Amino acid sequence: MSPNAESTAFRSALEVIRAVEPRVADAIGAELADQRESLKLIASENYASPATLLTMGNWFSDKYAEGTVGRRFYAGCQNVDTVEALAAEHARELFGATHAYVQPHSGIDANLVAFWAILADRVESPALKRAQARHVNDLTEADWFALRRELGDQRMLGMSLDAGGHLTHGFRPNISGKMFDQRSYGTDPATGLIDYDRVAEAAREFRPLILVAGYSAYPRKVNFRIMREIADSVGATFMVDMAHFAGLVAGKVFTGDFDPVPHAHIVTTTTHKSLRGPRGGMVLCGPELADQVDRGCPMVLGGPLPHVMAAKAVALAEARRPDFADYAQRIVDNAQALADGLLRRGATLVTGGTDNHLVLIDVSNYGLTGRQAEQALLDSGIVTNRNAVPQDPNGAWYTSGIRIGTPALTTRGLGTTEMDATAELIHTVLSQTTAGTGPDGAASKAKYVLDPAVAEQVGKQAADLLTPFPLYPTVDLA
Ligand code: DSN
Repeated sequence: MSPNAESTAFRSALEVIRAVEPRVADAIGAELADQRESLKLIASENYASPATLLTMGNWFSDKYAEGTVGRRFYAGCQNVDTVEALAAEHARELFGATHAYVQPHSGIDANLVAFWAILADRVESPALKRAQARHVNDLTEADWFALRRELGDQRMLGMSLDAGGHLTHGFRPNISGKMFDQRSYGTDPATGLIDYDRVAEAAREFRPLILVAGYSAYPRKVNFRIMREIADSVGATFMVDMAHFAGLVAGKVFTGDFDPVPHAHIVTTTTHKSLRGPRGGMVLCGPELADQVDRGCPMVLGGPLPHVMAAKAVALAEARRPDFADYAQRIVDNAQALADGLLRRGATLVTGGTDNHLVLIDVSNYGLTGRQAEQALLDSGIVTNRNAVPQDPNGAWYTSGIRIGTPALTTRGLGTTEMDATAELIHTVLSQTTAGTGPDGAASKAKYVLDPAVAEQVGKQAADLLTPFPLYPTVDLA
């Protein structure tokens, strides 16, 4: 590749876009500038490679490709077949899975595909067999009515939201909560850790069709072997949503009992978080669920996005390179350095530390809500997101936590020394911010007071921290 290839590619693309709608070209350039300047600690974000980004901007976007590789409902899908097959092959090899379905557009889509594959396998197929029908269209009105009720009357057991679970694991505001009767398991209030005996007890009492493991704000490993044993003991299908930590599985940081793929019946993920690919989702499973999973489109998905599947193939090829394992290990080393740095300075962390890519700070000890802390950090050039902590008294909007993660800064090249410096900046902001009051003088959960000079000084230090680690160093738009 010529030394200027990436700069030339992005500059040319912007020139073409600018000729049609200059405001969009400007916004794209501004987004790169913003990302370059901010200390990004959002645990679910990353920076995809130039190759992955460029793969998404082409004529694959124009093609409809409903169906699966070699079995499409549209003509002319031979090139889409090539990229979808490649993405699936890379996914299977990378994760050691028998089957990979790379069409989901996002994590929620991947989860919906998985839920409906399980429902089809466990509820619909037996009902068809009982009615001696081959297809739902062959059922009588009465049998169809009964099947619809049965499909809507299934149970799911997943991790509670405030313990770090995800909205798409059966919570009421999400479609999954309207589909399933859901119960959740939390964490031990003393340790903040999953108590597997309690999960087993909940499973015995509730007898779910689906046991879900996976999280977006739990800073520890999950023992998937034990979770599978629990699922088996009650006849549940075991599903793992590894969206947050797929990069750690791909990079072989999570192995053995902590690798979900050998233990779960079905695994879902996004491709853009620690896996560092394009925005999208994916489902992995064994042969038993493969046919049902492949019905994801049009069951719950709109037409596949071939340009994104092509980008998944590129990113998954990158993740199969040996340096990705090194990257994954550095994500965890950095998270642990960040956690240690915060603990040494007196911060309170949920579970007392981390063994994955994220850290959850309980900011109530600083006298702040998550919302106040999030905004004060943002004023100081540090981008995070507020998050509930277990048994959070401030609810899901204001919260009492700040979630921080290291995949993005690790991609930029920051290491453990910079993580300690980052801990110092975070602690400085949080310890110098005070809760504000509302117009009536009452304590506010949103207002806060931070000396602008402190915010400016921390912002400058954050920028200095980033200077030796330019984002996309091979891309010069000037
Ligand atoms: N929005 C993602 C996160 O931030 O964790 C999960 O869906």
